[in-house]
Amino acid sequence: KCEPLKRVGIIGVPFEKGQKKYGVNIAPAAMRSAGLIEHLKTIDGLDIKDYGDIDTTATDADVEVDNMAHLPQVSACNKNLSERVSQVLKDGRVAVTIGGDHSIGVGTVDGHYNVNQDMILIWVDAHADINTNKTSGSGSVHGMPVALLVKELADYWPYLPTMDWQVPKFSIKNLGYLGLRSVDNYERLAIEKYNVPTFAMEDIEEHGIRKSIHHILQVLDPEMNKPIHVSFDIDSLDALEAPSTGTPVRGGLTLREAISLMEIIYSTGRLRAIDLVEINPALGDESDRKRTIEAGLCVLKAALGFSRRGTAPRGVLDLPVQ
Ligand code: 4U7
Ligand code: MN
Ligand code: MN
Ligand code: MN
Repeated sequence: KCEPLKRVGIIGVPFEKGQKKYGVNIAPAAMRSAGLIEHLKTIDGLDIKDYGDIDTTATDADVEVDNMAHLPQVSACNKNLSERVSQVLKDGRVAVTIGGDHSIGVGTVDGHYNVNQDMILIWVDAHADINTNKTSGSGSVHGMPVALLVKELADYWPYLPTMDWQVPKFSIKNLGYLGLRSVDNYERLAIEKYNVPTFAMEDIEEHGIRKSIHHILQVLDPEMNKPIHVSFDIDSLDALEAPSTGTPVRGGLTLREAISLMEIIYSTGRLRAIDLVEINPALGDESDRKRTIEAGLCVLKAALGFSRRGTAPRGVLDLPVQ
């Protein structure tokens, strides 16, 4: 059993072009001003380095791919992000990426894979995000990142101009899903065709969150020694827990389930990258916004070792005397 890494690197990705609503790009700033770094600093022994925000200012090149909006911008942002994630990991830190919409999962997973070829990926989401431009009903890339990443689906894409930097190398055999409850027909076909270990909400209902994550980890990594990447879409949480998000779905995870999930993953000592995406502070009212950001902070803290039981002061054996 390995000891959790106590060094983390924070990356902000103010990117919104993978979907259509305004505001998901302001999440990194909103999380920072809600005290992201200060909150994480309360975790015992954690060494935090802020790598700042990714440059997301690329303009749309003259490229049109059918039913795939803003591909050049998505591509440019993810290329920068992939390099940054690799750098953070090479610095010996857990890569904590704050999106941005979920199209940025392409960059985080690509960057992680380039450093750890044996990584496994846990996609925590209401949605499966495994549409191609042929199967997508929206044309929004935040519903496509998994399909772009996995090598088994490479032949289902047309040539994608500007994406030459990203060769799909990650195998779908190393992917698991948690929290699903809004899955498109062809997405379900892909999950069944490749037998992706999936705990949709009804499965979590049946087995509980602890057995669900333990089962996925057992299937993906029976030897229990592979680096773990968690891509956490805030809409995996119930819409009551996290209302400020672009594609909310009722009937999702409670915050307690998400915290429990993250505590278990932390306790493996193998968490190397976590994405927190799809928080949109521009949606809903002030209380929605606050609730959603707070939920995001709780999820990150649990993933990075915060204990709900509390932590006694280190090296101290007794209460202070008068
Ligand atoms: B998210 C959807 F059709 N499947 O492809 C699509 F329902 O990153 C939703 O998980 C995608 O929030 C949601 O547009 C993307 C739709
Ligand atoms: Mn998603
Ligand atoms: Mn989602
Ligand atoms: Mn969403």
